[in-house]
Amino acid sequence: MPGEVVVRFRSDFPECAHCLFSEGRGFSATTGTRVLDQLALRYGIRRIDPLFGGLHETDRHRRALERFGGSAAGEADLSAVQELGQTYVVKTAPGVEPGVLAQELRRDPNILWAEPNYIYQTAGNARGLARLEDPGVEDETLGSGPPLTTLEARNGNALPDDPFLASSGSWGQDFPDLWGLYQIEAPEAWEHAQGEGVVVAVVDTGLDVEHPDIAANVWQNPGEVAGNGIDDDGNGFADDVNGWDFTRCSRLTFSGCLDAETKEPGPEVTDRQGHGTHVAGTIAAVGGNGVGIIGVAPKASVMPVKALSDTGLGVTGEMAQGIIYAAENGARVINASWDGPPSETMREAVEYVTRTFDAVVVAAAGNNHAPLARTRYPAALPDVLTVGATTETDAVASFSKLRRASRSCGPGRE
Ligand SMILES: [Ca+2]
Ligand SMILES: [Ca+2]
Ligand SMILES: [Ca+2]
Repeated sequence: MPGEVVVRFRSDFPECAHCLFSEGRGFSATTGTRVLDQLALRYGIRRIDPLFGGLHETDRHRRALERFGGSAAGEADLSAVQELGQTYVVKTAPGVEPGVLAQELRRDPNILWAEPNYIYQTAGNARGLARLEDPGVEDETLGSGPPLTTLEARNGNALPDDPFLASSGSWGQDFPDLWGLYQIEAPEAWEHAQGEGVVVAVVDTGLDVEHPDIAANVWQNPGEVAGNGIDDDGNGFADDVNGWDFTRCSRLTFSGCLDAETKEPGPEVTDRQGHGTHVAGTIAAVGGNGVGIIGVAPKASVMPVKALSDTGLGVTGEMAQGIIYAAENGARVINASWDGPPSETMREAVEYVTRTFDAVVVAAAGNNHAPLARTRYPAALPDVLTVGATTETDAVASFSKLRRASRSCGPGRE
């Protein structure tokens, strides 16, 4: 995000940095150097805001850890909670190059790291852009190989009555519409489990929560009362009955927000872009309701966490907030069908939820053709389950950057 840098102070930094700044007390008495005060003047630093609630909100994180943390939560987890309070977003005067300021901030020994508040994008965006630029881009592996598996469940049991599970060719293709489900033998797996009791967070562009094929599977926050303006369950978010919208810009581009005014985060998670709803349906569309499609886990709950704007682009800091919200409110699986440049903010959020909450972060391996794809986050992070895409003939789809780090492949073509 232009004009924004994310800064992580050392764990033992004794003061709340945004308090020092907003109260005009200056940093030098605490840091022992004048670096930060000089930079604040030179780069016109306007605000310093805690990214995850600051030191005074660590109780909130601690309560979440008690409720949803790994069974062996210990000292290391408590210190991870404490460290969340040391991450801040620094907002500068217009025209300041975030990379330059980040480099300067790292001169202060109290700062562990500093980086631009990077912009991430939905996994489909780059491919879509490539297609726009070159309509000839095709998946070279298509159109050959054996026909797909039969439409009948192999054990002879009846299939759910969702119409797209039985249809073929709806988009002009010569194979079943939901071929991917047959390819991974989902009908056989449904005999054993359908995702009952599992909360899957979809950190994305939001969700059409009233869509008839997802509504029954949308996560409900059991302790929250809608629309009373009160944070009834004390998780730090008022009226978050279905999830939370962390975005501060409705129409984000790589050069900034198109809107004149930024918006406030809030409980309304409506998807105006479509990507999040598409992903949520693939994961947990309601099965056996005679409507539409069926998800891979048709009885899982989907927690919509909106952290990407209506353009499919999102800001790293807000996406990190979304990942942490998901784990702290009970999501065991966190879906990340998006990517961006390597980021300490992203790394810390993913490490926090995977190590402290035992959550599984599932990331797209990256669908773009750029050589940089192998270093994209969160896919390249060690604790992440990275999923590449295959075609209906089990070949690796050309749009998916399958790498050594990929540990899984799932059917994926449009
Ligand atoms: Ca709440
Ligand atoms: Ca409420
Ligand atoms: Ca359905």
